[in-house]
Amino acid sequence: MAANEKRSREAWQELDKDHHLHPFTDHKSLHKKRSRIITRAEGVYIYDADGSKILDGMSGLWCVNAGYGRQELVDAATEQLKELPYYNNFFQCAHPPSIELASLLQEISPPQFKRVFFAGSGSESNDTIVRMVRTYWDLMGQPERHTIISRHNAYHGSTVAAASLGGMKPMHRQSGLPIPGIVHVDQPYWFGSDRSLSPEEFGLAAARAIEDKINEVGAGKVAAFIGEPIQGAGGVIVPPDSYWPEVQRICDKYGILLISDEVITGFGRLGEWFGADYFGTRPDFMTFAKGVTSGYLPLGGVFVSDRVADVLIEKGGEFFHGYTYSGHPVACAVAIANIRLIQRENLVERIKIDIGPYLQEKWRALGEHALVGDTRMVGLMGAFEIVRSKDPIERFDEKQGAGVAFRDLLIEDGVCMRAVGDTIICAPPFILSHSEADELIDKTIVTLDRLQKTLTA
Ligand code: PXG
Repeated sequence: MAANEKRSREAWQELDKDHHLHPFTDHKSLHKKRSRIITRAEGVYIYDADGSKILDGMSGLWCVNAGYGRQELVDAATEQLKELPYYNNFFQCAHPPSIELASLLQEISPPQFKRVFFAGSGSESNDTIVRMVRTYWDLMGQPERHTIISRHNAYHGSTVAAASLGGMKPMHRQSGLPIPGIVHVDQPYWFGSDRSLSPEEFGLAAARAIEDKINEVGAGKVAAFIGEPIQGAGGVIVPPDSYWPEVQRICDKYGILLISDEVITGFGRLGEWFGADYFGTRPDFMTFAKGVTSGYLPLGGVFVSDRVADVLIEKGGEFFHGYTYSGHPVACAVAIANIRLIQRENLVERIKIDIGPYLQEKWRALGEHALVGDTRMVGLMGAFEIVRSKDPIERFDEKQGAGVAFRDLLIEDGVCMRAVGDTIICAPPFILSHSEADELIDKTIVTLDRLQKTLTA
């Protein structure tokens, strides 16, 4: 059967249940209610097999930044498929799309980056970083410097090394992670704290937990610190302004490499090309994936600073690492077309001065709803938290599943967002118009009212 074979929704659901294991899914509960089958998409809307039109408030999975149905991305892929559908970058070969993309990435990235290493996903890219960081310190004659510090509730991917870097306890529990040499400190989550400190004081304290960890492990043993500029899958945790400058100061003080995982924040989501630009950090590595191709094809990679790349090149010999699809030509061709599109349509600037502030103001106003305890949004990356009472703040019992209930009602009302516990997260495509932003907010309010009725019924 062809991939786009037309069947009934029920037939697809049946085949899906019988043959398909899904990512991050409790299959027993899925099989009771069956999957939602998404069949097509256009602009900021996805359509399911019943023909329902749903505003995609998550850009797929934080990636379809340029929106759906962009013909030039389709054309770039088609032309490259005809010209050279595959070749590798191993064994002293390269091809124009990987070379052109590497040099284009240098133009839009901070000045310390001249070089990239390609992978197929964000997870693979973070695995690459673990290996590169440790190789760097070996080459620097400090092989004892192998420990990487990360944060609880971080998400850095799902492979063994990337999930170890992540701080998701259920993932660790399921497979004996983390691997040795990866340790975690608390995330800078002010709203989730007892709020006895001001956000600024809290941000400093959260950063200094890294310094405490460095001293606990031993400064000479710490290789790197990794963080998402704003934690995404963990619930859009926007750190207080004091946090990142202090993290940078600590990394500088101990000579520790700073890794900015830009898989979500890269390519404009915060109204700057990268989260490091937004927060003013000077990372030694940046991880990218998702938005580099607006999700049209899988591609990931690592920006490697001159500090590291020069050592790898000058002293390293062969770096025994790479993937069949490192720099896949079709994915690279789409990435080039996607970056050009973002540049030509000024989408990053648009987030900074137009649609970002427009949506942020309305998002903040959601805080007036009786169920909304906190709202936060930077660029087009936001969250609000559903609470039982606001003064004092009391949360719903976890078992009540208020967040998931909201998500399910919202999709009935025609908008897709994600629930992380009772935190609702939103990251719409960059092309969101003002009227689509109004629709997103209006439907959110309707759904909050519906949720309130069900919770108090
Ligand atoms: N780093 C970050 C910051 C991510 O958000 C990855 C790495 C891994 O990328 P790949 O391409 O290997 O998936 C991610 C991925 C969610 C969700 O539910 C988020 C991601 C992936 C799957 C689900 O929010 N982010």
